[in-house]
Amino acid sequence: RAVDNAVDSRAVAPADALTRALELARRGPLTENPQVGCVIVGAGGELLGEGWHRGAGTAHAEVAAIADAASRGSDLRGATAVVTLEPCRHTGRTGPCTRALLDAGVARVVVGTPDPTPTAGGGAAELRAAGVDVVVLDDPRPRELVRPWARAHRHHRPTVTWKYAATLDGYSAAADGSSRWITGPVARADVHARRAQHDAVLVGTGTALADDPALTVRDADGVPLPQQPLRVVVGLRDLPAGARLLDGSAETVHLRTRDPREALAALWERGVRSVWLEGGPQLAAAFWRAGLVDDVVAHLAPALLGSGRSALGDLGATSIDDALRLELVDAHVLGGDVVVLARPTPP
Ligand code: AOF
Ligand code: ZN
Repeated sequence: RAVDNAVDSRAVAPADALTRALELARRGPLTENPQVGCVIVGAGGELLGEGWHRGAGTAHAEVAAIADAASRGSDLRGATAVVTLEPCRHTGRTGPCTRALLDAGVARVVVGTPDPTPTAGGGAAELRAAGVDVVVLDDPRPRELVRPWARAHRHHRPTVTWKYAATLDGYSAAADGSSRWITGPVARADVHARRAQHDAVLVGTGTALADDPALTVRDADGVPLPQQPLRVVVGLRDLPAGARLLDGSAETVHLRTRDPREALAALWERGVRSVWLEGGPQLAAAFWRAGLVDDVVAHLAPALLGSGRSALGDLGATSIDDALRLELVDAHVLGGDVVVLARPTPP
C-alpha cells in the first residue's frame, strides 16, 4: 500500500505509538487480566494495525492488532509492534503472543513493561532468541498501568485498597452509628469511579448488618452500571434475606472466615486480583495487622464529631512511636472534601 506518511492521518510516529497503545489499553476492563494495548507500525511510522485486550478469555492485544492489520490488508513483515506489556509466551485461555508476532513476521517489538508472572513472562527473551529486535522501555506509564495487577502476582494475593470516609477528627460514624453522609456528592461519585476499577468490593458482616450497603457501582442517577465488581462479605454472621447485598443487582459471595489472609486466598482462586476494602473499622484493622493493605484512599470531610466510631480499629499502638507511618502519595480537594492517597512504605 503506497502511503505518504506526511499526509497520512493514520501515521504514528514511533514515540507516539506507545502513547496510543496506552490509550487503547485503557479501553479494556480492569479485571482479572491486565489492561494491554498494541500498535503495529511500518518502517515509516505508518499505522498498520492496533488492538487492545478486552478481558480474560478474549484475544490478547497483540493478536487483536494483528487481526486489525489483516482486516486492513497490511503486511506485517518487517514491522514494529509497540506493546504496553511484554508479550506472553504461554498458552493460557488463548495462545502465546510471541508465536503470533513471529508468525506475522514482525521484526521489532517495543515492550512497555515486563510481565512479572512466571508462566507468561519471559516473552521478550523468547522473541530475541528467535531473531526479533526487542526493546524493553523504562517508561513509568505502562508500569503504572499494570501496577496493582503486577503486585498481586508478585505477592500471589489480590492487591488491597482500603477506603474510608471520615470527619476531620477521624470518625467514620457518629456515636449512634449514623454515617450517611459524611462527605459530599462529588467525593461519593469518586468512590464509585474507584470502586469500578477493582475486581471486588469487600466489607465485614458488621458493616453489612449495620449499614445494609448495596456496594454496586452506580451512575450519577443512581443506576447500577452493567459491569459490577464482585461483592464480598467476610465474617461468620448470616445476612438477613432482605439485605441489599443479596438483591441480585451484582454477584455477592459470603466468605465465612475472620482471617483476611484466608479471604484473600479464596478470592485469588476466583480470579480476583484487586480488592476495594470498604470497612468496617475492625475488618480494616485486621487487614492492617496482617500487613495486607497496599493503598489507602481517604475521603475527609471538614466536619467534627468529637466522639463516635473511629475509622480504624485497634492496631496495637499504645505510644506515638508505634504509629504506622505511611507514605503520602497525593492529596487534593474534591467538592467540599479532601481526598488523601497514601500507601505503606515498602520494607
Ligand atoms: C499479552 N497480551 O493483551 C495480555 C497479556 O489466560 P489468558 O490467555 O487470559 O492470559 C492471561 C495472562 O496473559 C495474564 O496473566 C498476563 O500474564 C498476560 N496478559 N499478555 O501478551 C495481552 N492481556
Ligand atoms: Zn499474550
